[in-house]
Amino acid sequence: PAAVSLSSVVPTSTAPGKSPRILITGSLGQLGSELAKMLRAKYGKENVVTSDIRKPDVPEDGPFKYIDVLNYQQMEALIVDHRIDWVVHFSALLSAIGEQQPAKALQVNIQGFQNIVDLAKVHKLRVFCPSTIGAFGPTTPADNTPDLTIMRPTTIYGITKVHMELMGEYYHNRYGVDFRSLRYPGVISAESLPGGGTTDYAVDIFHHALKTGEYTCFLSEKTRLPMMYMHDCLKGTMMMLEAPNEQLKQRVYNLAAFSFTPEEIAEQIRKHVPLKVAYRPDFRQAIADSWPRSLDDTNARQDWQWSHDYDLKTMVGEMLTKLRRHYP
Ligand code: AKB
Repeated sequence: PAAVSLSSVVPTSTAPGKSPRILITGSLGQLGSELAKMLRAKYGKENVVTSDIRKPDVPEDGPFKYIDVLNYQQMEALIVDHRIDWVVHFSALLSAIGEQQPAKALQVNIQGFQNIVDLAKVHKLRVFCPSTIGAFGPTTPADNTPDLTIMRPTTIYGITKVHMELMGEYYHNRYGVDFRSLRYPGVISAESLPGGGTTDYAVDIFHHALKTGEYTCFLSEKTRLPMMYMHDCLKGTMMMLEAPNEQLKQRVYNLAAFSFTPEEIAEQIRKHVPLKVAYRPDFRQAIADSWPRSLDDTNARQDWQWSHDYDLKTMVGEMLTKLRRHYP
């Protein structure tokens, strides 16, 4: 069949004016727990089903289901039973853990997404799945990296994310699946912890600053990476998730806010609390060195009016205010 044009996607099953019913996979991770709160506040608790393969630490504020994204039948039953319209697919192994468990990363990131995109085709779902700066590689232009450029990642995580982008675009062009993706930078949050990523140091450093005043960083002091505060990540995700299809000129966009090095964030934290940092780069240094230093997200800003609110200074101030409660 001929490819359909970008604007003629098959309409998702949500009737106009009716709240979409949303499933979040991997919802107990860094992003899922916070996005669930936001979606539930907007669309109603019962309309957002969260899911993961472990037990929530605290009671969920709406329906929660055990769901393994590798189990197609289980996923399909949930989508049908709960009349799901949109899926936010967060289940994935990140860059550092992916290098330690490549077979598992391949399985979860590739087969897990394949199940989702196949279910999206059958049940006419909108599907949002994040991509990452990790989808780029050492041959990508590292400064102001545009949306369309060389993508030859050298991590298993990056390879699975490029595959995800291409497969999502293929299902969109061939079957009209309403696939959407954003390339996230490192995300910094106070409420939830990241896990298994290369940018995780930028969250760890706050906890150590408040707990002991000392931090040993696994990246070198001059490693510059694109980063973003959780508030902006949620804002961009909501905008992309809800954007009318006509506004989307492409299915995958870079999303950027600011970039910094470990040395620069430490210096900013020191304006509030004392902090000694030692640098002991490990295997994650090679991963970071293969990624862009800054992203160009002009297209997201033009096509659907994306803008970020936080810079390094305001992010650090707010992180410390929020985390101080945990370290009296
Ligand atoms: C990671 O470090 O693996 C993630 C990412 C940038 O995708 N935070």
